[in-house]
Amino acid sequence: MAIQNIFDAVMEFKDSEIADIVQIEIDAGTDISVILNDGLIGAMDEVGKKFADGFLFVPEMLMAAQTMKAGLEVVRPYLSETDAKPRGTVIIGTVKGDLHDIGKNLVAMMLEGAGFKIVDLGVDVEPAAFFDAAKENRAELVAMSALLTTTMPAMEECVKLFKNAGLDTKLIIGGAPVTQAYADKINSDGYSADAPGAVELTRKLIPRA
Ligand code: B1M
Repeated sequence: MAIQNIFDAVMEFKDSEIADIVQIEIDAGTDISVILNDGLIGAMDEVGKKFADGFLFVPEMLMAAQTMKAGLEVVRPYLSETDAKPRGTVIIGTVKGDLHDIGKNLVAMMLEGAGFKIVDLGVDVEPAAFFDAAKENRAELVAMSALLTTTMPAMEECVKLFKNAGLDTKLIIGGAPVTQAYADKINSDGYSADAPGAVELTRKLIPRA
């Protein structure tokens, strides 16, 4: 029932109340993955459906996103592994032309929690910016997020840039419209459908020294 409160808070854009509502649920001992999947992410999926059906518009999507972000901040400390040691550097960002950052932020938080150093380039990131940041930070892996079908080609541009330069930096992709088939097509090193999967993939691609 209390998970429903989190879901409703996002749907009703209660950005100043969501932190308390999420904290109450954490204190009640509810699993963090349930809070994320059934509460926060579930509500954003519903917002997306209502937008697609013409019942909600961009300003409402933005307010829901703001509420979701405030809820995520409460969850952040609980995503950390207590015994995590630095395991490598990951450059992360949402690709050129795309302003969606909630999924990307969640992936970044979980990777950070798993002990990776994160360099977050934010949203609307040009392929060259991923490339420069990877070289500058000697990153082992670049993680790209896209939420729009129209921005997915920027992932391919980025993969080509790295492969043509002969860099062995691993490149992984994700985001709602992205698929394993697309990852294979553009020759990226991996794809994950969700944030926990992105952590698992990164662990595989950057094994502990
Ligand atoms: Co936009 N939007 N939006 N939006 N928005 C979607 C994506 C959409 C599906 C809505 C819909 O029509 N049903 C649709 C895209 C259609 C398409 O191309 N397939 C859409 C559209 C059309 C648009 C605009 C074009 C609307 C307009 O202006 N007419 C516009 C584009 C702006 C731009 O980017 N240039 C736009 C704008 C916005 C807002 C700014 C208002 C806002 C974003 C605010 C923000 O992010 N700060 C927004 C929102 C909130 C959404 C929805 C409702 C929610 C997205 C979200 O945060 N979900 C979304 C509908 C939906 O997805 N159901 C929608 C929660 C988040 C946790 O999930 O990001 O998918 P997600 O992340 C998941 C996985 O995908 C994965 O892990 C996460 C879960 O663990 N993942 C990765 C993500 N990145 C990963 C990277 C990885 C691995 C996994 O490895 C590297």
